[in-house]
Amino acid sequence: ADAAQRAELTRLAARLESGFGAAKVCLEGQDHCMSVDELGELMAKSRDYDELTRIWTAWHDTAAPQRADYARFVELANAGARELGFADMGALWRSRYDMGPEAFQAEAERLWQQVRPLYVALHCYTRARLAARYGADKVRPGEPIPAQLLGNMWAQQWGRIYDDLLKPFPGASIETADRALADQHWDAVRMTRSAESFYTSLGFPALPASFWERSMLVRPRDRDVVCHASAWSIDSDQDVRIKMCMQPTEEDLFTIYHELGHVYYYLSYRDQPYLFRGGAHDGFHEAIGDTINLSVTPGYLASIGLVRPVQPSREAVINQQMKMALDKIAFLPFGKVVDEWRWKVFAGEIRPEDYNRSWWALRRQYQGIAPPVARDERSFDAAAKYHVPANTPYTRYFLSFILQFQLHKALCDAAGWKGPLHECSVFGSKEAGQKFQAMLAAGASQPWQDTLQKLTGTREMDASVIIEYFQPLMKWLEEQNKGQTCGWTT
Ligand code: X8Z
Ligand code: ZN
Repeated sequence: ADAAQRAELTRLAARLESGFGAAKVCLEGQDHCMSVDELGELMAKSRDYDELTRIWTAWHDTAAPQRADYARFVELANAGARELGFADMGALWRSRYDMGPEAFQAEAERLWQQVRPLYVALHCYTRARLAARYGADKVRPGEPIPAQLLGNMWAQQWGRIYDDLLKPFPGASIETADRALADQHWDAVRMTRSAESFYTSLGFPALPASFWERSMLVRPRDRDVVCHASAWSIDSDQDVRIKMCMQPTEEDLFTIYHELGHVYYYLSYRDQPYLFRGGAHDGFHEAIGDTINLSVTPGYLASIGLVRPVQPSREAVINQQMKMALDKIAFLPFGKVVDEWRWKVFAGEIRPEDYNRSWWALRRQYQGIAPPVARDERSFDAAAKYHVPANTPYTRYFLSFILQFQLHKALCDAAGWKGPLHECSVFGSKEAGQKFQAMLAAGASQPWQDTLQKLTGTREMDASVIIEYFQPLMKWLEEQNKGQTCGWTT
């Protein structure tokens, strides 16, 4: 209620997010200072242990100056949450799931316990492969994996080390689309058109002309921007836009399919009363585009000329499952850990003088990773991840990564698919499209449990579909991991 505090909160929020967007790293031997997406490309491609350590450390060091602003931001955000009757900002976030905050916390924990064995098996295999590449003195058995080796700045998705380090059967089918996207000079518009055409194949409308006029699809040359991909509904009606800095990589192709999921959700629920123009819950919002991505199978990618035609074999199935798992399974503990940390920060259980120690304790516990060099309270590594300075809740992604498999299965059923779930693509299915559109059009007009039931027949988020989906890989991993001590000390 206090105008001065409100102004201060707004100033801090803007400074934190733009601080992230403007941060640059000047590395020796590079002709220009780099932003986080360029550094991410370097990390994805380098296999030099010391170089990876340097890039990782340099980026994480950029977040250190954000600490004081963030601590003050937490105080003010909590004050606002308390005025609204919540215990703190974290409790406010957890209140948006049509159940009590405590019940929701238990739900998230239940889902994590369901998928944990899958993650530990993938971690075990990955650690052994990395030890073979970098040496057992650097990647030690029974210990967390050094965080800079997984092809991603936050070790959140590991697909960028699939091709050369983790592909189970190098001689068999299943490659990434990276080579073809570069060779065929796919630009941002072509990538976006490709995503749009998937949605229209299901019966969704073409994107409005204003989308193409007003979106930012590539990095502008004349100013700093926050490049982290986002989708916007400007007027809660037809003015929908994407802000992103697209590169011709498979990762960015998947991201634009993801972002259009948000856009088609906005467009689908715009006829609802104003307060119902939202996702069934925020995990649904994140899951729409990813559900579509689960239909972007190797067969589909081959049909649009981005990979060679797949030679079907048992080896190809395991390769494909590994590629998917490095995206979908590797992500799960990260999806959980970001708000595990923030909930405790908002609740006052983690104080500013413990920000970094607690961040790494949780990262180690959930993800089984460790920083490449000793970190202390002069650093603020949580703020090196976009969603922390931008104050975007993160549990939505954890939920999405489980929910999207439930939604995918329901769409495949609607499309009349009879084979294994991991081979299903609903591209072109009007039946699947019609059910999906009906779900999107409902927006936030009913409890999410009702929305889920209409599409899938169940009222609960449940990891059994993702577990079933990865059954072939899980069996293969168990074979590979025989004789290894999986897991890590905490
Ligand atoms: O932030 C995103 C989207 C924008 S809503 C690109 N994602 C999370 C991340 O990048 O950390 C999608 C997956 C997880
Ligand atoms: Zn998203």
